[in-house]
Amino acid sequence: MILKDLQGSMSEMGGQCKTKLYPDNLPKTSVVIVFHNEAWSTLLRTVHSIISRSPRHLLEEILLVDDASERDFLKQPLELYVQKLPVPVLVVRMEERSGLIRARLRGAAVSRGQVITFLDAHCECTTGWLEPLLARIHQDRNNVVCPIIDVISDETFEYLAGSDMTYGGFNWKLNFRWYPVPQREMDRRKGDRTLPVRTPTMAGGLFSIDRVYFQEIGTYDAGMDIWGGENLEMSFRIWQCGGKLEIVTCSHVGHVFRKATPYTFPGGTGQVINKNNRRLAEVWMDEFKNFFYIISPGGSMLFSSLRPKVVDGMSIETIRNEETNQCLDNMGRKENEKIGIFNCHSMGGNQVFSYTAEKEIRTDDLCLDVSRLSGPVLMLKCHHMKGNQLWEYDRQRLTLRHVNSNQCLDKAVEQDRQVPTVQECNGSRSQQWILRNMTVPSSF
Ligand code: LR7
Ligand code: MN
Repeated sequence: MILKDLQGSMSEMGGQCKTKLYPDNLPKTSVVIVFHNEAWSTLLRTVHSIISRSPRHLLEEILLVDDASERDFLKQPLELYVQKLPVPVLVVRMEERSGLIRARLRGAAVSRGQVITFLDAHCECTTGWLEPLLARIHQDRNNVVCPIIDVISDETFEYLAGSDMTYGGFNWKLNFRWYPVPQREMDRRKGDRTLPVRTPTMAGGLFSIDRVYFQEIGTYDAGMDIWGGENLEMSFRIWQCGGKLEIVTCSHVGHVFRKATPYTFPGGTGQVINKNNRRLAEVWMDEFKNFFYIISPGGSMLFSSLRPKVVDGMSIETIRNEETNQCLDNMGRKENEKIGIFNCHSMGGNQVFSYTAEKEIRTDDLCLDVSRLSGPVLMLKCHHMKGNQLWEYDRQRLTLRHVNSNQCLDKAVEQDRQVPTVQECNGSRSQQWILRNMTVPSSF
C-alpha cells in the first residue's frame, strides 16, 4: 500500500473510532510503571499524559515502581513532585535491583484498581487511549488488551502513528517480532478495522489486564530477571489459560524506542535473556521448545535430550555440501544479503535452516531467494508465494533445485568462496547437499 492510501485509511479508522460510545460503568484501572534509571522528562511525560488524557473516574492511581535507580533526581525530588499532582501517584521502591518482572509484580501487589495497566516509563498516552481498553475487559474479563504502540523517535521525539496492520509473533530465538495481520484475521473482523485484532503475542510493555484474571493465571514468572522473555511468557500464558490477547486498534499509546538501554544487565545480557527464555520454553512450549534449543547458541548440548518429532511438515536441517563438506551458514547476515557457506560446526545457530511444507529454505523470517540465472542466493523476507523461494530437494540425487530458474544450488564459486550460487544442474558433487535433520539425534 502506498503511504497516502495508508494515511487515508488510518484517518478514516480514526474517524470511526471517534464516534464509538462506551458504557459509563467501566472498571477503574491502576497504572503501574516500573523504571530503572529513567530520564526525568520521559518519566514525567508518561505520568502527565496519563493524568491529562484519562477520564478521572476511570483512573484509580498511578504507581511508580523504582527498581533501585541510582539517580538522585529519582529519589526525593520525584516524591515531592508527584505529591502536587491531581491524581494519587505513589512511588514504591525496590530494595535492590530486581528487574522489570519482579518490579511489576510489586506494583501489582500494591495496586487497588479492578484493572491493572502496565506501561513502560517512556510513553505518551493519547486522547481516548483508555476507554476502549477498559471496555474490552468490561465485556469479558479474560480479555487482555494492548493499545497500538506508536513510535516516538529517540532522536527527535517526533510522534509517528503505529500500524493496525501488524500484530505480534516470535521467532525460534524467542525474540518478539511484528508480522503482518493475516487475511484470516481481517476476514474474522469482516473488514471492520475498529474491532480488536487477536494477536499471538504482545511486545510486553503496554497492556491492561483484569486483576482477578491476572491472579487466576498465576501472574508473572517471578523467577525471571531484569528484562526479556516475560512478554512471550505472558502471551503464551494468556492463550493457554482461557484468555484472549488483543490489540485494541482504537487505543494509541506512544513509546520511545531506544537504540541502547540506559542500564546494565547484572550477570550479562545474553545470560539473563537466555535464562528467562529457557523458563518460558520449558513451561509453555512442550516439544516446540526443541526449535528454540537448536537455534539458540549453545543449544547443541541439549541435542541428546531431543525427541524426534517433526511439526507440521517442517523440519530443521543443516545443509552440507558433499564436495567441500561445508555447511550453508547465514553468517549472521541480514535481510537482502547473500547466504554464506562455512565449515560445519554442528552447534546449530547460524547453520540451521527450516525446510518448510511450502518448500522454502528459511532462516528466521528470511527465505533463500534467487532472482537471476546463475545468480547469488539472497536472504529475503519470506512471501509464501513460492516463485523465487521454491526449492525442490531430490533425496536421490541430493540436489536442491531452484524451480523457477530450473538451476541447482551449487557450492561457492572460486572467486567468492563464501557465496553459493545456482548453476545449470550437472550432477557434480558440488551440487549435492546432505540435509541432516536436527530434531532427530544422530551420530553424524
Ligand atoms: O532492570 C530493569 N528494571 C526496570 O524497571 C530493566 C528495565 N526496567 C524498566 C524500564 O525502565 C522500562 O520502564 O522496565 C521497562 C521496560 O524496559 P525497556 O524500556 O528497556 O524495554 P523495551 O521497551 O526495550 O522492551 C520491550 O520488551 C521488554 C521485554 O522484557 C519489556 O516487555 C518491555 O516492557 C517492552 N516494551 C514494550 O513493549 C514497548 C514497545 C516496544 C516494542 C516492540
Ligand atoms: Mn521501553
